[in-house]
Amino acid sequence: MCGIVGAVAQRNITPILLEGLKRLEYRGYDSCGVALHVDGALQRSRSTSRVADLEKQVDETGLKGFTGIAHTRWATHGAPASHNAHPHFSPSSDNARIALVHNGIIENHDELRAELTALGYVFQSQTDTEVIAHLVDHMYNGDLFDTVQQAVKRLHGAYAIAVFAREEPHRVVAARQGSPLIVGVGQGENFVASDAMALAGTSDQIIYLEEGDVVDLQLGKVWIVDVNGKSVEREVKTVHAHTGAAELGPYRHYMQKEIFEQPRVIGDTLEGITGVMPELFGDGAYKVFKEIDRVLILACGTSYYAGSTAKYWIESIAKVPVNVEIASEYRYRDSVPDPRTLVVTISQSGETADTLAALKHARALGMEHTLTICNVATSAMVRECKLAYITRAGVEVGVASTKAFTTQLAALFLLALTLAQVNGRLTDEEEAAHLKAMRHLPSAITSVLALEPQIIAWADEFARKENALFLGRGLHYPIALEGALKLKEISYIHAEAYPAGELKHGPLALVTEEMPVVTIAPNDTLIEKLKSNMQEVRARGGQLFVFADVDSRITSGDGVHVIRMPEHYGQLSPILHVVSLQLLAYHSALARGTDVDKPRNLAKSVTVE
Ligand code: HGA
Repeated sequence: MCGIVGAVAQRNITPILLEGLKRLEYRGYDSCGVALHVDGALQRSRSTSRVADLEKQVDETGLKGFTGIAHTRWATHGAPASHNAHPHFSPSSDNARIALVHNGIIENHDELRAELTALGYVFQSQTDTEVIAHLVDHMYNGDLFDTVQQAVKRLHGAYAIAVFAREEPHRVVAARQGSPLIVGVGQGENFVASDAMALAGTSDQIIYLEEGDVVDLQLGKVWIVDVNGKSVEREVKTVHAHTGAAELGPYRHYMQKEIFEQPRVIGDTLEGITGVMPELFGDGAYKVFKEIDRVLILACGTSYYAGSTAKYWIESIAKVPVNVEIASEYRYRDSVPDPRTLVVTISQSGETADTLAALKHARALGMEHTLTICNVATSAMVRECKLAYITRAGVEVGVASTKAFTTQLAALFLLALTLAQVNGRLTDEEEAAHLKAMRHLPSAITSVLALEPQIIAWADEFARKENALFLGRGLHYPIALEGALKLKEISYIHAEAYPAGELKHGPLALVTEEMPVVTIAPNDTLIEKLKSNMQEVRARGGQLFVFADVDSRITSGDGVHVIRMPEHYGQLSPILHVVSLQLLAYHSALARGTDVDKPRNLAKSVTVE
């Protein structure tokens, strides 16, 4: 969250900074801003609208420069207002000596604010970031690189910062601790950004800064010191980052496009898999899988629901016990570590702060067998884990995850099969049958997508509601949770999901004629139990909206609306059912007129805790 770009060059860098911000806008869109060194002074432009608006502003004012920084914000401290937008200046807007942008949270900001206020600094914003700008200004000794190294020692919490000073027109200094930051090395010019995608087309020579690094960027020089202030060489990697600038094509939103891409990206994720092989998860995977006798899955949000689905698969197919934990809880609770655990992290971006911290916590507890299911091969998560399975969802632009989720599920199903095989629990016939079903997934999903017109009819009704319940059982309970999350995220309709058997233990009290109850009804061993739960809802007047397998024997009637799923799909059924729930959320949001790709208060790639 929050995107940073910075540059020091011998040409006008405004277009590079703005292009970088556009590509980083997924990380936050509460406000954005750019600051440049112009004729011996610091100038900035900020907007509480989108980067396109900032670009117009910059065009109008003709803001140009060779050295500068830019930022797109997801607010943590202080409202999404223009005075809180980065870059922040110090000591004041009219007399700026220091300009600074920040991604992260400074936990001791209150204490520093009091100290700096006592020194005469007047704060213009409610952000924790402004304290860093004033701190750097206060400590400034004529050498920005040295000053920043001293200043960051006073910060508690997480930060990626980029800063420049009026007195040093050809220098940008950056530092990171707990938030991502990369350097793009150029010819006689250098760059810094939150991720390599921001610099695609400008520099593909990328250095991934490590925790505690401080970097000095000058025209012909990149100098890095580590957390101990020691000069270090970091590897420069050639990274062909995606620009993320995918065309919308015939779609109205990226989310819709990404929902419809699922047949292809699941095919891509499983491409070339001719058999279940531990090596698909990386070198040495066989040995690791042999040495473990339990699995701990750490994730947040939608990825957590992918992990929750995987628990059902891994326990039933591989008979390996699985715990799934919300990363932000796990990292702070006392747990009982077991070194014979496979720690699996799931993250679309591979930069999710809570998941990364939970992974480090697990390792600190002595659990060294780590695997990540991740969509970004160059991410911190992939670098930090011993094993990895890279999903091939491609760049996901919509903030509400869709194709990343289903590709995670495909990878996790493969993990379940692999653990079963390593444990001698997968016969050749079973392997062949599962692989056949997986290969058929793209065409099965295509059939679900064809249900869109029926789902649109339901969505028109949903759009008028303020609450909804989602029910599922077994394997489909996490899918109900994901369906409710999707609806909340983009349509702002309050939605909750329950395992259907839990209704009578409380939530049934909410059911009236006004309550739509979405029910996932695959024809599995729990179907008769589920039908009883549906009766309980009907008896209270609740309106049932049922996604039923073709052979579930549930028919439309009074207060019961049924959409028939095209096929009965056994254990892979969650991957099909979630697609219909994505469409329901998308079309409900569309009918309510919300900003589907950039829902309020949210951002992609959650790099703060
Ligand atoms: N705390 C700063 C930066 C926010 C951030 O990094 N969000 O992801 C602010 O609120 O401006």
